[in-house]
Formats: sequence, structure tokens, C-alpha cells
Amino acid sequence: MSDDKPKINGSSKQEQLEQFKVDDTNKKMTTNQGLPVSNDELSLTAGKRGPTLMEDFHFREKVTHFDHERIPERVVHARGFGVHGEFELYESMKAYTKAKFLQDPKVKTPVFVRFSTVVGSRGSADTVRDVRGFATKFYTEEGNYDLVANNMPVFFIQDGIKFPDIVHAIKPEPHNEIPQASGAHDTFWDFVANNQESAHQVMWLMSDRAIPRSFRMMQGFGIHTFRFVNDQGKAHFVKFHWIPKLGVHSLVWDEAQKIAGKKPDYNRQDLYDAIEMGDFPEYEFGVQIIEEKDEFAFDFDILDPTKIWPEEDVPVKIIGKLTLNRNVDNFFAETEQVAFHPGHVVPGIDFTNDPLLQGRLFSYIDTQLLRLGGPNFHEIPVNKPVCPFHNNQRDGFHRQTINKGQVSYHNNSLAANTPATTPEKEGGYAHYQEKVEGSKILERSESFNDHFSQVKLFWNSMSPHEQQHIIDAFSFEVGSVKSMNVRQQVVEMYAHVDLELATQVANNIGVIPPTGEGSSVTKASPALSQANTMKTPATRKVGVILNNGFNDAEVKEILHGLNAEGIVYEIISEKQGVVTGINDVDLMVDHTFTTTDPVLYDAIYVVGGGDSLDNNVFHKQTTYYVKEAFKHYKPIGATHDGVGWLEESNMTGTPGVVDGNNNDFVNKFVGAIAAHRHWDRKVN
Ligand code: HDE
Repeated sequence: MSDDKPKINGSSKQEQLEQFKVDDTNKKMTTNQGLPVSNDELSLTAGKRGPTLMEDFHFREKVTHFDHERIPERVVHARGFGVHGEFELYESMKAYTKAKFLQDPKVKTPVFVRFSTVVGSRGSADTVRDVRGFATKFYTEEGNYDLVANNMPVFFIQDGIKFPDIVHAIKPEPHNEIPQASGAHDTFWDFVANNQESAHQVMWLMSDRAIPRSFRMMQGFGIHTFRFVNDQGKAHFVKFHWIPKLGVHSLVWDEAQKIAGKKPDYNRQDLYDAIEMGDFPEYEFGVQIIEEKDEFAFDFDILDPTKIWPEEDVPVKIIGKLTLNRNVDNFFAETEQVAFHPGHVVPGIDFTNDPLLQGRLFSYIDTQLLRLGGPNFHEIPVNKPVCPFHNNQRDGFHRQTINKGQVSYHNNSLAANTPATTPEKEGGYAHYQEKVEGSKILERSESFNDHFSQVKLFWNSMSPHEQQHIIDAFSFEVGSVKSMNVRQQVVEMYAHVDLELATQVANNIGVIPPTGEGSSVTKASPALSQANTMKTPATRKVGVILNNGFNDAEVKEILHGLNAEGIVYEIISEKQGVVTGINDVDLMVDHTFTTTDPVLYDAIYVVGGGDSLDNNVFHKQTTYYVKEAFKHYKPIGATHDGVGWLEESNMTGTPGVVDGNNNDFVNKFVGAIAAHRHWDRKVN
């Protein structure tokens, strides 16, 4: 890497990574020492039926390498999926921060983003009820900046010292390692009831936010309050937001559980496919900014990570856009080895005294040392800055840089005191000089003590179907707890939020309905409800059910109409191969009824054709597809013979069900798909 000032553009990280890529296709096989291998099927033995010999170095090298293929999975966020992309700025943020990547809208900053679940192991299912991680590494000309965010804006605890406790409580129980990737067990809810600062995050966890339809359809939140510092040294408090252009959408719980079995890779496959198809996911970057003088102007402490800044009070200013446009070449090399750290900052971005953030600043490097085997993980290609880096750090496991010369200390005269430090005015990082004073104490500010008001704000902001989902989720999760005492404690805790919510849950899970008044907060924040999110049909996936003898001319036109709106579809039929229409048009069948499932589609479009209504297997399977989609509030379209299924199941004319007797079927069906789900439908 040259010492020249780096020219950062969207592809500069890609260019750097190219140097490390290897294509083994059409090459001769060698050992790791480069020795051509003559036989890769047999180990060297003494005689045809004799013992294997120690001197078989190829066997030993191959198996030893295999034995060491695994590294520890992340202690949390073990299951993740990473992709490359770029960040572009809409307007200069110079007034607030001197961060170089936030100055010039012409600069495109390369990024790597890793989405994750939190609790499950690497091999667990994507669609479990959980928080999602949304970690972004910006490769800027001043070094890497990591925004290590989640898809919910608050956290379970207020102080980093409690992180091992919450994680121990929610992970599988230690005596039997059950359950996997789920909070629906005793220790988690025991933690919740006895650590009531968790109330807000747990409410989000019981909401639809915990089962996102897609990584492409969820928000990201930096959670903590950070600081922007401008070139005059003036600071502002700031919170970071990612807002998906496709809107924020979720699965329903029954569907999420079924997908976990049918397609555990559901969310990662969805992201992978969208990028391969050129449907690049986009998220706008928003900031909420509070002036330093207003630090105490709110009825919550702005340093408390269990609190949001309601958007109606502190508007989100949209300043840029993230586009995810490239899948990785190698999952392990890139996604598994990427190392995020909230302490990777650039000049112009600084920390606050949020005690959770302060705790994180210790943990991330520490965990990488174990996971990636030493202090040189910054040399792993995905972690390498795109700008040059020089210092006197040396050696350690797996060191790759060959630092030349005799000097590796500071101050020195032999190398003219280089590498030289950079004065703050010229771009050296200088910590914001916040004035602090106080005694060393083990005490939290009383301003962190209100654990329920914002939980009520969230509850008040939910639409009726979202509230019902929360009641159902609490009933499932707390109802899975064996200890009646813990169940009772949880409903009593949530009686401090909303008595009606707590009473309904208590009735569902067989404990005594609590008494009390609930929180007196009446305010709502419409921005919190997914009912108010952006709605678009783009990139939605429709399962199209066809049988031989379908009306090919008309159906092709309809499918074309769906495509024109950015909707993707898959043809489902009884057998694989092709399905043939009345005019002998053949369409490739993507799936049979058994290789896919209605839970894997956003909508179902039934056409049938030929003998479909009388063919037992076709009839039974299509009925299952339509009824399952109906139960999950999904749009259903039917034309031609397909209308017969709507009539049989008494679905005709119900919300989100569009039939071919309408003149403009395509427009209506597209509208129904854009709505995502039809919550006003009566489902038994
Ligand atoms: Fe993390 N967290 N965390 N966390 N976190 C990790 O670092 C930790 C917290 C988040 O895709 C670990 O490399 C502590 C908040 C994401 O690689 C570990 C505390 C938020 C990821 C760790 C928190 C997060 C992690 C595990 C409380 C949202 C995945 C592996 C003080 C703002 C990054 C690793 C990826 C990963 C510690 C709290 C987000 C152990 C001690 C709050 C998205 O270092």
C-alpha cells in the first residue's frame, strides 16, 4: 500500500480485496508448500492392506488443516450474513462533524455490513424471535469507522457490567443446553422480572420487530448517544438510524416458526438472492441531533440506552444512503472473520458517558483476540483499512506485515521520530475534552430509574393488530416458562406499563391477574408503528400455482404485469419440468408443492388449469397453499380456475383477496401485495 493519500471510492475496498483472491479452478493441486500432489485419494500405506505411514506428509497436512478449520463462534451474534456495499452522503455534515466521510457528497465510501441474530448458534434458524444485529464497517480515508447497530433502538441493560448476566440468562440453559435461539424459557424471564431496566427492550422483542420479513426490511439503530464534533471543536449529541427504502415489515409468528423448519436460511437467502438479481437493498442514513445545552431538557436521560429520542420531539434528519451491492466471495474469509468494534471511530465522531457504550469499548477487541487468535486481526483482508497504517506495534501470531528497519519505538532519532503523530488540527484523533469530575462510586444516576414510561409510549403507539401480536408473543414466551412464580413476576412487572396488557397475558398463561394502575403516559409516537411504514410491491415474491392446460396467453400477460412492478415470482406445480398452457406455451416449473411452501412467499396467485379442480393431489395441495397464505394475512390472487378455490374456502371478497373477475386484476393484486399483509381480514 503506498503512502499516498488514498483515493476512496465505492470500489476501493473491492480493489484491495482482489489482491488476496485465489481461483483454484483449472489449477494443478499442490500441498501448502507448493509441491505437486500425485494422489489425493489414498494415504501412504505399508503394503496394500497395511498401516498408514507417518511420512505421508500430504495426508498429515490435509487432515491437520481440516482439524483446525473451526474458530470459536461469536459469543453473541454468532449467526450472521455479510455483504459489501457503499455509502453516499446527500449533504455535507460539516457544521456538525469533521468526519471526512461525512463532508463531501461526491465521495462514495465502501462498506461491509453484517446482519445477525443474537442468541442462536451459528447453525440456528434465521427467523427466530430475537434482536437483529446491523453492523457496518465504513472504510474511510481516515481509517475504519464501525457503526455496530441493532434493529431495535434500545437495549436490555443500562451498564456493560450486566452484559454477561443478560446473555447467560437468554442463552440455552447451562444444565441441558436447551432451548436453542429462544428467549422462551425460565432463566430469561427470571432475568427480566428481576432486572426491570429490561422492560423496554423486552417489549420491542415481543413486537413484530423481532421477526423481520427480511434484512432488507428492517431499521438499524446505533442505540447509544454518540457525539459529533466539528472542526471548531463544537460538539452535538447524536443518534444514528438506518431506514430501509422498502419499509419495515415483519413475518407473523406462526409463519416464522414454520420457516425456521422449512428454510432456516430464509433471511440470508433473501438478501443473497436480492443482490444477485440486482435488487440492491438501500437504507437511508438518519441522524437525530441534540445541542449540548439541551442535555437535560428531556424527561429521560439522553445517556440512558434503554430510552429512545421520540422522533416527533427530535426529528430524524436524513443525510445519506447505504446500498448493498455485492455478495462475498468466501463466507469464512469475509463474514466470519470480520471484526467490528464500536471503538473504531474517526475524527469528528466521539463517545458519551453512556455506561453501556463504555462497557462495549472494552469488550469487542477482547473478544476478537480470542476469536481470531491474536492481535493481528486488522491484517485480515476484510478488516484492513483502505488507507495506509503505520505504528510501532510488532509481532504476535500470524503477523503478515513485514515492517522494515531497526526502529520500532517512539520517541526516536534514528528514524527522525517517525512514524510521526499528527496534530489534531491536521487530522490526528483527539478525544473530546468533556469536563468530568466526581468521586469514584458504584452508583447509577436516578435519572436512569424510570423503566416504564417509554414502554407505555411504545405500547400506545402500536396499531390494534400490533398490540395483539405483542399479547400473543408474551403469552407464548412467558407461557413457556415452567416456574409459575416467574410467570407471576413478569405479569406484575408489565402491570406497571399497561394493566390491560398484563391482565390479558395473565389470563392466557394461568396466573393471577395483577392489580395496579399502569403507567400514566398517554402520548404515542406514530413513527414506532410499522403500520405507518413505507409500502411498495417491489421485490416481493409471489408463488404462482399452475396446472397443465392453464390459459397461457392471459397468464403470461399477468405475470408480465407483476414483473413490471418489480415483483418476482416462482411457478409451482405438481411435477417438476414444464407446465404447458392451452396454446402449448411451456413455462418452467420452479417448485413442486413439496419442494416449497406457502410460508416462503409474500403472496399466492392461483390459476389452476386443465383438470386441476378435480385432480385430488393438485386440489388438496392448492387448498393448503391458499388457506395457509390466508391465515398469515397474505395477499391472494386468483384468476381462471383459481377462483374456484376462493369460493370453496369462502374467501371471495375478503380483504387482500383479489379475483380475476375484476377488470384490472394486476393493479388490484399489486396494490394488495404492496400492503404487505391484510390485518383487517378475519382469520379463525
Ligand atoms: Fe455487542 N457484542 N455488546 N451490542 N454486538 C458483540 O463482539 C457487547 C451491544 C452488536 O456482526 C461481540 O465481535 C457488550 C449493543 C452487534 O460481528 C461482543 C455489550 C449493541 C454485534 C459484544 C454489547 C450491540 C455484536 C460478540 C454491552 C447495539 C455483531 C462478537 C456493554 C448497539 C457484530 C463480537 C458482528 C457483537 C459485546 C451491547 C450490537 C462480545 C459487552 C447495545 C451488531 O464483543
